[in-house]
Amino acid sequence: MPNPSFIRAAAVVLASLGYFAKQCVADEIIVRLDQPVYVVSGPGDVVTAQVLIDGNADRQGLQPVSDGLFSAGLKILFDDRKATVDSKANVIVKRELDYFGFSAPALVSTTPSGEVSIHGNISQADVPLKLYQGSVLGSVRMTNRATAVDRYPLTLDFGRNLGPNEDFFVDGKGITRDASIRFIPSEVVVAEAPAQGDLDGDGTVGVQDIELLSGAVQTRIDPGQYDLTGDNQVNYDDLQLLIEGPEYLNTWIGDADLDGQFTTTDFVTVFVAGLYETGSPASWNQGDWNGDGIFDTSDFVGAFVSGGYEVGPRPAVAAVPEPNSLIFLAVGLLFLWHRRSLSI
Ligand SMILES: [Ca+2]
Ligand SMILES: [Ca+2]
Ligand SMILES: [Ca+2]
Ligand SMILES: [Ca+2]
Repeated sequence: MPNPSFIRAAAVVLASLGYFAKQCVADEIIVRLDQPVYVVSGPGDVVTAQVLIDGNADRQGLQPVSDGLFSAGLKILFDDRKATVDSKANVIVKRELDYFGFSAPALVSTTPSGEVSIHGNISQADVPLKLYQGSVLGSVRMTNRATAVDRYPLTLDFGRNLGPNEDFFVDGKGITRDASIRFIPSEVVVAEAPAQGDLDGDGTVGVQDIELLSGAVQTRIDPGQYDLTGDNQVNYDDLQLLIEGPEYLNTWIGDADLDGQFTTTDFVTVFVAGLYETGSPASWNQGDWNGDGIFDTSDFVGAFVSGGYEVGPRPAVAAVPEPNSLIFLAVGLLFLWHRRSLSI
């Protein structure tokens, strides 16, 4: 007969092991909105939030859920005095997931106010099943009601409970992944006169805004507020505009410390961070100057094209392009070579 205190101790150990196993979910799945912050200026302004799923937060960009997705069930919660989603027409479920059970469309609810829920699965009519491998679950168009200055969260959670044993996120193998889901909230910032390029609404355009934009470039889902060039795409062009534009940071690609000049200090800054060619995630001041999330030789290309190395601050107004000093050098060498060949 084992000692009862031993059994108690063993039970505690087993329970804590179970607890830690739950805590250390190896394959965490992130569910979040496309922007950490939505900046608006007052009542009537629209926030269009795409709902995203990322099957591997350790890798750059958005990764599909391993084994694909069979179903998803979530809701967005907000203060109904500060925002509204007037009708179901403002909720779009990704076409591939726009089914509920065996029929279409997905289950969408905009009641009670302050809550939008989506519950959808792939079409079960397809043989074999076409599992969802994408990153966008749907989108919600909300109207801000709050006046400046204000801020309020948009939180995410599992969808409305439809019954016992209900699973929300089920993968292509029919396994519930609910225990692996981590919801990340976003925020709406209502600013009096939001500055262009102030993507986090903190009142200044700075390195955090560059990080937000770089993060958005990597997702490849083009969040609206980050499209500074207005071409409906969020890519390097938008980052370049944020860095170089006179109405934005008005500096050079390569100005890692954002002091307005691209000098050896910036090289020291990024090389001290020690991420060159490591493949590890790097930020602007760690050498990622093209927004792909890592620091490698390609970051020097943009800096070279930007042409700001050791030339001082960028002029406030776009000057007439002058021939690059390297062109002068090339012309000079050609001249010398020509002279030498003539003198032989
Ligand atoms: Ca900012
Ligand atoms: Ca753009
Ligand atoms: Ca600098
Ligand atoms: Ca890079």
